[in-house]
Amino acid sequence: MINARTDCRCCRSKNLNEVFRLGDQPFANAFLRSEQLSELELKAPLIIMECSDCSMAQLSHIVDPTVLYREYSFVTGSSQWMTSHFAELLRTNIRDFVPRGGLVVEIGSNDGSALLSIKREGIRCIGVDPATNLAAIANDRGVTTLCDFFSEKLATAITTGVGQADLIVACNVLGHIDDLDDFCLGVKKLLAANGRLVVEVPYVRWLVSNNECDTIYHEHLSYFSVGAFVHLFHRFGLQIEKVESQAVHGGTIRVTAKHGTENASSVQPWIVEEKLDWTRFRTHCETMRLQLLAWLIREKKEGHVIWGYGAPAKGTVLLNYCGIESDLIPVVVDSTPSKQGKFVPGTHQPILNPEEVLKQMPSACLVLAWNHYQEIERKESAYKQAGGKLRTPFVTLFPTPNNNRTS
Ligand code: DWN
Repeated sequence: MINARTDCRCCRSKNLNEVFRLGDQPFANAFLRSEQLSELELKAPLIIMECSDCSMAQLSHIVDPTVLYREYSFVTGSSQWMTSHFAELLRTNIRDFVPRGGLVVEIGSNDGSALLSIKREGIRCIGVDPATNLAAIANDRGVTTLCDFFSEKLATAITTGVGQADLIVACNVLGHIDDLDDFCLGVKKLLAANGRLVVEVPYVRWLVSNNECDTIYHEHLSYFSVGAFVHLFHRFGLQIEKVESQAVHGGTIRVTAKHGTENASSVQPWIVEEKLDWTRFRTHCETMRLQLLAWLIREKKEGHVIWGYGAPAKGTVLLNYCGIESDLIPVVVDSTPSKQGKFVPGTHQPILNPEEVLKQMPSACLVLAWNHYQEIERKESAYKQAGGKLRTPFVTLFPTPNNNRTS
């Protein structure tokens, strides 16, 4: 179920060096039912290795994807902001690259929220997602979704069945795929001659400069730099047409590629800036861990009750990395119905409906889903007016340079 990977999945180099470790952690989206609390929880090492040849950062150990994804807790539709973000991506790229009656394929289409936003525009669209629970939701919503992992084999089947795609989209997916060779071979098969591949991934440069250690978990096998994309795509005859910075999920990059071998001149400046200071990152994360614990202990001594707001994958990582159990944060709330009534992996906080915040009025909520701060702050305006406080795990308590998080 858990295997070590000893070569770089982008450039195949063996020159990998350990740069950060979070210890053995439970799987971030493996929320527990009450009857599972007394059972042994699966844990696996979270260790980041950096490739000396292409600056790719990747986990040392890989968890069997069928364990992580066949039943998946994260639902794109849980955030209006993210749904509109992906809808904008699809609309602009359809305008530019998809003729009337063209085909759009979204890899990692989740509950179909993004594709649903363009379905009305007479564009043929197909979703691909391995999660049986999410594919069922998407198909019920009228988004044709193939319940499987994307592969060269599946790409061949789609091409044979309905033709090549004018646009292939993969948002927050590439980081989850171990065999990127097979992914690229599938894209080469499926992508039309003048089609575009648009991928969006968390950007390792912002992860390191903003100390986003809670975004490191077993689903995220890779932490991409632009340099890593150049090495990977070059091996498969894909050229990068543009790279755009996006302010979602702690800072991502949107990479647009097509068949060819000549990257745009705008790519090189990105690579020049990718000198990652993992030593500073390690020091900052350890300091923030200790400061967050000290703050929670201080608040508890003053009789204040702190809840967690949002049960994102990153929240599981933060609570387990810092050893924050129910004595310091007794409750976590989350708007995802399938997470309510369950418990956080590892630290076992019960997950309640966010309506309980205004009802029970904890002194403050630590916003574990800090990438949705503005949306959450709007929803909880009554709680704040009643004296409740919202805090993000690091920036409010521990302002750090280059931090693009809200306070
Ligand atoms: O790569 C991934 C990222 C993109 O999404 C996936 N592997 C898993 C997932 O990571 P995550 O769980 O950290 O994603 P989010 O979007 O940060 O999760 C937000 C959580 O917060 C959801 O469970 C929903 C919840 N939420 C809430 O309770 N109230 C969200 C909003 C906006 C809210 O108002």
